[in-house]
Amino acid sequence: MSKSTTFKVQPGGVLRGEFRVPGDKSISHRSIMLGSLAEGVTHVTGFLEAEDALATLQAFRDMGVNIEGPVNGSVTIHGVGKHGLKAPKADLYLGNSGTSMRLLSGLLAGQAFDSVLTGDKSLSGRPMKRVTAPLAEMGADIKTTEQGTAPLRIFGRAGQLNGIDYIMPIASAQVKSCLLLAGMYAQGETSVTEPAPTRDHTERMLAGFAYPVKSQHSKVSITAAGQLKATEIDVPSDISSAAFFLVGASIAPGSDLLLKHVGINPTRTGIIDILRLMGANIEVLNQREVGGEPVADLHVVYSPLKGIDIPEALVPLAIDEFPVLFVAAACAEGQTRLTGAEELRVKESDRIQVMADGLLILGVDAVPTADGMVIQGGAFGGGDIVSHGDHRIAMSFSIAALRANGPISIHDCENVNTSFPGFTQLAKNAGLDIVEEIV
Ligand code: SPQ
Repeated sequence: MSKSTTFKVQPGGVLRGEFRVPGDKSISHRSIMLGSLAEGVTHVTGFLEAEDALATLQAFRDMGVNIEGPVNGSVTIHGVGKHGLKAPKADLYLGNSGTSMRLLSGLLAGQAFDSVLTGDKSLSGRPMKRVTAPLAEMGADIKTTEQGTAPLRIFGRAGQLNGIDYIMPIASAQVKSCLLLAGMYAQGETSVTEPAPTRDHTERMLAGFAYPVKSQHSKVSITAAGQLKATEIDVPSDISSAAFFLVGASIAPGSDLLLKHVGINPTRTGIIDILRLMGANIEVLNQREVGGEPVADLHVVYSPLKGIDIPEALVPLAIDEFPVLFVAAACAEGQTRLTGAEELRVKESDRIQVMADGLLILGVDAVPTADGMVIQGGAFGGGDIVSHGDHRIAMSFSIAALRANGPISIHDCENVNTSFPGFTQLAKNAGLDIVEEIV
């Protein structure tokens, strides 16, 4: 029997102190991918030692790349060059990680060998047609299940991919990045136009590895004419992990936190903008640039929140933060309305339904809609919540306990380790009364 983790959180508490949350998950994945394809040795610091990023790391080891570490966030990658990957001896298992699967599908489509990508139950239910359809237009040969899901059987088409000019129907950094990686192996130019700005870590990191990539307004283009030169990467703290503490300190009276060295790439800062619109007190201090990514210390102090209509333009810029933003909305005065966020239904869980179900258990007036949620703020109680194996749901309901009138137990929390190892200890040190029970 596999073990199950429950978080038991007592109501109330104040968050205080200063600390660093773990490294950015999106940047950690990309550091392994591009470092492996580079000429020379790439050193990474601040790497996220969590299951998702480690799944990517293992996949590249399985394709013959010598990777040392991680030791305290330091990784050394002995790059094999753009054409140096070797056929894996077995299927590449990517656990819970959508980013690994979608980006690798593009990268592997143009290799000289075949490969199979598999994942856990959640990942095996997530839509992959969004990548396999445009890749097929480029000439890729990838088989999915009838439902368009993993396992992905990729028949390498080295030298046979062609560039396309793709207008993305959804705002997805994973689709964009997948096609850019495929474009590094395609004849002619591959361009991707996005309907709204999405995280641009792939483009920034390609530039950091001296690989030519052209960005014009909402269009990014790449060709096969380039080589990656090894570099140094300092991964900032993940703003998606900092988000739990930004909300926690905003809703718990008396709180005062300094979150250090957080990535504030403008394609990721929707959480700060939305919380500020709700009345949060967040200061962005000591702004600097580290390896092509903007970084700052975030100072957050308790402030009463009010409900808002969340501007749709901010949705892709805060896409992973809505579970915890729903908790902020439950603590705000008045009504908060989210629209234009149907993508939340196809994440690690259906984040609209699972959050609404949990909030209702606590007694919050939350009404899920096709593309968002309407939440009436007010007092709420405790209860038993199922996270459905979704790390962000588990951490969001832990934070909700700061304002609940009774204890909250959250079941099925093992996957917090996919993005935020050490969450309970860090939260406890900051002032949340949380214990982890493994049975
Ligand atoms: O990797 P995974 O499981 O897809 O991770 C999530 C998350 O909440 O951690 C999504 F569920 O983040 C995605 C994010 O939602 C990471 C990501 C990336 O690194 O490129 C992009 C976003 O996904 P998408 O589908 O909008 O491209």
